[in-house]
Amino acid sequence: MLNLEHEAGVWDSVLLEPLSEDAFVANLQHRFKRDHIYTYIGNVLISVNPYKKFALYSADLVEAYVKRGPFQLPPHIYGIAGTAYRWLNDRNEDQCIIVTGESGSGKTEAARIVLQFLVLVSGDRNESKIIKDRLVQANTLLEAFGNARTMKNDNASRFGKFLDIEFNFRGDPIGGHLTHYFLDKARITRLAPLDRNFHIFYQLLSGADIHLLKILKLQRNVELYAILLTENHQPTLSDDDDKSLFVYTRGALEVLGFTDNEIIDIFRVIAVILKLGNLQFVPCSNIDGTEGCSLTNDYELYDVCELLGAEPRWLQRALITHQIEDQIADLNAIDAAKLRDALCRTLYSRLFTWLVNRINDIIKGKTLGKRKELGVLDIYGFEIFDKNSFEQLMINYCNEKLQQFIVNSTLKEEQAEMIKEGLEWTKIDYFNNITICQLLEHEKHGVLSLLEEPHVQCDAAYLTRVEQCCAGHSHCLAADSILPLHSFQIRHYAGAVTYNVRGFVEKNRDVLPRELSRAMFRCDHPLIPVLFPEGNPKRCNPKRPASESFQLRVSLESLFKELHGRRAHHVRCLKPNESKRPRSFEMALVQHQVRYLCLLPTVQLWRTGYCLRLGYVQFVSRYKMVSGSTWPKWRGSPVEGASLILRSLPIPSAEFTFGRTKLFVRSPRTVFELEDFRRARLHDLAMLVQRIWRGYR
Ligand code: AOV
Ligand code: MG
Repeated sequence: MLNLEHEAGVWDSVLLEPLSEDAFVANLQHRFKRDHIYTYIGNVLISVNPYKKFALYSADLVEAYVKRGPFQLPPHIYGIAGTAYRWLNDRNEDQCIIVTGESGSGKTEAARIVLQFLVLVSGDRNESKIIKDRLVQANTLLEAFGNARTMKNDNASRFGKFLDIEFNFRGDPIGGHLTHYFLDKARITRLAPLDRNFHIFYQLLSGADIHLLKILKLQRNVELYAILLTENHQPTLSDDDDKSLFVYTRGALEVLGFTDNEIIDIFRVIAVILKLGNLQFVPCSNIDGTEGCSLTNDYELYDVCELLGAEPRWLQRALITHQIEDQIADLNAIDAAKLRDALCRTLYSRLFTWLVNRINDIIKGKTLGKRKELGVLDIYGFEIFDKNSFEQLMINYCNEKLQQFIVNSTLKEEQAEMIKEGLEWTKIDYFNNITICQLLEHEKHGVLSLLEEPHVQCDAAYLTRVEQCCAGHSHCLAADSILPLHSFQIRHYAGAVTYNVRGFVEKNRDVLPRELSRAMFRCDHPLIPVLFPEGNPKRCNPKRPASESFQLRVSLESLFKELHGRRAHHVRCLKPNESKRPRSFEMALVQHQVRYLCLLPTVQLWRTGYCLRLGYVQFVSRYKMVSGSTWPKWRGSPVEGASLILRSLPIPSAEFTFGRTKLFVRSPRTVFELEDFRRARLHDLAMLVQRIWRGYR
């Protein structure tokens, strides 16, 4: 039976006795009901979204966690952030905090709390204060432009982000770098019922004063803009706080150093997208009998052109005709509307990338010299909607890769090391999602690779290839009568998702016709030509840009390579219910997440495993000062040195195991005790040196 005598349940699931999935989830529930949303599995933090605010975060608590070390206090995200920060400084190693969990489970909040923690604990010397302000404001700004309400989450991240903060030798932030991954720009022109477009549109319409609205040629009513209507033509509503959030967004732009003119230019692009989305085309017949189209609301086009600094004739021509080799042909009304939508999406995503690049210039460290980095990874969570498209495939692919990284760097590599080091070991079973990653990425026949095939020019051809190449795979269902038309299904690690292939090929290729890029490049607007460099007629033979899925694959590859070289700290977020309600904990829903996140194998690993392993040489060089006899110089073998150090400490010998090349430490508490001994000894030595120094003077 689960022992929950203690009011707060069990802090660290490793100590659950006996251990079972039911007991694990029951403990989380017990703690959740008492407002203890955090629980450890060794040094992994589980966080259950409370969907309510309470006094869990404060400067006093930050101080307590910094002073006392994480495992002497109840589980908390401050404990994880504090450990990462301490190890960054004490061990001089780059760190990363990886936050995972499904959509709406609390990743972005967790990442925000980590950032607040780092701001509070680190110093304000020299440029650090400015850098910290900018990092916080960058977060606010990107949330306005990159987050939106979905069925799953009112503030869903629609892009993945890795924020790397650089610290100097004192532990003060001196710079940062942001990497972003695949923006869900499809929502610019297509909104599922109950979804909203990116927050910035609503913030601008409710928060801009009359003067700004006039400059932007906008009116406050959300219903006036086609891109703010859902696909069943319902208006999406402004939230009460859109207006106040606009103040923060604008403030963030100012703190980041954007000039007033630049701010207006950014909002002009937003206004252009709103108005461009309103352009309506109707079919018409040309003299030669071919079908063309004409614009019904020229006045919107004139506004767009005024905002863009474009010549209406050029833009109109670029929107309703296309060039095939040297021939110009008219587009029909449907294709013209598609082109209009593609332009809206491209404008937005390029504005977003431009903002990220500008932010990177602004937060870039200016100080030369050695620096250490602490990165926080917060991507979009796994998504299953009623209708899933290319965007969900990209998002779920990211999650699949992240899960693979976690499985590899925790469960798989840990077990391999136990065997290599000759330790006694009980094998732990878990689901390794490598097979799903291979299904997606296989060089020739992967679901993503097939999108790149030259003869795959339309969605039907793509689906045929998926059916030919992947239908036999145990995690793929294709060409099956139980599937809806035009779709295939992937059994992801977190659940089966049916994808409708409509729009896949175009979304992946994501290129605008040259005439449209040229029209954009010719605009008399400070930003627009910069966003469309390929429209420059002087650029010879511009290379075809890499497809969306290819870009994502490349950027994830480099992300995981980077993360591999770092000490990783994990926060695994759980969603307690689907309806965003406080105090509601649905056992089955949590159990499902616990299962696919491989949390139980993680507990098992910790129960039999070790939280720290260090080569003997490193161990002796780090901890020799805690033992009088190995200090200042140790001349014997490193293994003997390590055993001498350990004998001099009041730590039970069961806490340590000697492997072939490394020493293994069982519990995190012991690691922190070791660190405390070391710190105390260094402090004593510093005092001694000071006394001697004073004596000399
Ligand atoms: P996500 O990042 O994991 O989803 P968020 O961090 O946006 O999820 O959390 C969703 C909502 O849950 C927030 O807007 C808060 O209202 C609430 N919430 C989350 N964590 C906490 C907390 N620690 N305390 C109080 N409320 C919280 V997604 O971005 O959709 O994958 O793509
Ligand atoms: Mg998020």
